[in-house]
Amino acid sequence: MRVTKTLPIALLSLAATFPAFADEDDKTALCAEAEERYVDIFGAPSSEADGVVVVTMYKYSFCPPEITVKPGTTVRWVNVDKRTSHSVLSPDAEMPESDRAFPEESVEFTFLEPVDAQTLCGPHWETRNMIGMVRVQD
Ligand SMILES: [Cu+2]
Repeated sequence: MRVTKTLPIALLSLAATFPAFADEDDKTALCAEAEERYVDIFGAPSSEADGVVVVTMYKYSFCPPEITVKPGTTVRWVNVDKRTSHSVLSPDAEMPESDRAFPEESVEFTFLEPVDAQTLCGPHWETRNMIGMVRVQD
């Protein structure tokens, strides 16, 4: 009990102490690695996916961490991890939690209305800060 209560607070204060470490540079390298995994699995870059915008899920991160899309866009979250399963939900966009996506599987959601929607991985958003952002703008 004590451990589960105090760990997120400890992580938060670490991120506050080292704000530069916590995100940008780490995510750029991590997301480049995620894209390599994607190409290995699917044989083409994620930008070439037909009719959808791809966000990869890799090492407890969404890649890219933030995207901006038009209303009506379908986002496909693809798990490029080797072992971990993930899900996606977004209370901001009234998107219920998806089924688990196991490695090489994906889930999709179509954003119809403009919204700034945080996207959460059900099993990992609290413990691993696995949180992304989809901005839907006209
Ligand atoms: Cu996850």
